[in-house]
Amino acid sequence: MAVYAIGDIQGCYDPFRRLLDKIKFKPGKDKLWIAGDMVNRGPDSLATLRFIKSLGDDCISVLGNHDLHLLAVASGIRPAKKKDTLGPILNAPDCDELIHWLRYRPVLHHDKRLDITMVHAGIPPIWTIKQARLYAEKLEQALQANDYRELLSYLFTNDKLNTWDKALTRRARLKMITAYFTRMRFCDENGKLDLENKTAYARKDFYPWFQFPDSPIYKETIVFGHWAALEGITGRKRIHAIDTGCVWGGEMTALNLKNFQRTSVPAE
Ligand SMILES: [Mn+2]
Repeated sequence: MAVYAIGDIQGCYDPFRRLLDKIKFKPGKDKLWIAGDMVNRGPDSLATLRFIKSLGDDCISVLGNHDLHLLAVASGIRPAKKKDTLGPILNAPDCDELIHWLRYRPVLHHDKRLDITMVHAGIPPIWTIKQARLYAEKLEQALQANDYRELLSYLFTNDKLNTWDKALTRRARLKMITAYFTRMRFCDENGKLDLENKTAYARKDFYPWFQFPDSPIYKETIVFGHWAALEGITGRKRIHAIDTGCVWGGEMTALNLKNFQRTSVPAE
């Protein structure tokens, strides 16, 4: 049995299937991990979502910022954006089923046996892995609760909240947890986020979340997507960036989670 992790598919269904062919992925035998942002911007989010859902227990996927955006648009909380390519999902006969399935995806996956953790964007260096898992659980419970629409609309309000503080209200904590797991690139030593910067270069006092001198989470093996500008490089042996920018014309990459070898296919 092989286990592979694939990063941001973003509706790039054709490269996704070519990559699965190239690694000779066998459902029923192998396992697939998907690091979130399954949909949006790419040409075929509907086929991508249907296919991932059809893999059932052979595939574990975590939620990314685009997946949460889809949940919010489908719930009538957010308008679609100009660059969105979510229309075919929203108009599909199985839309409700797909959205319900998506809402029950985790935001963090930890495999005890492999001792590997997967999130979409990252884990802030101010946390331990134990805290990260607990906070992920809190967010998952809230997204799966009956009043999830209220939470979603709060998650997408514009405010200046950008720093973790245990004294925050419950929903403000959930908003920061969401930002860390699904949107983070740079933060400062107190966990304050710089969410504007999408390049690979930090502004003053900010660093990539995996590049501080030390953090308890750097002892963990972590797989994440979200940050195509890194081109797969973090400088840390245990922290694996797997978004290689397929939707922007780059490549889609599968990371073998037993030997950490990479296999890629070009977007075209
Ligand atoms: Mn993302």
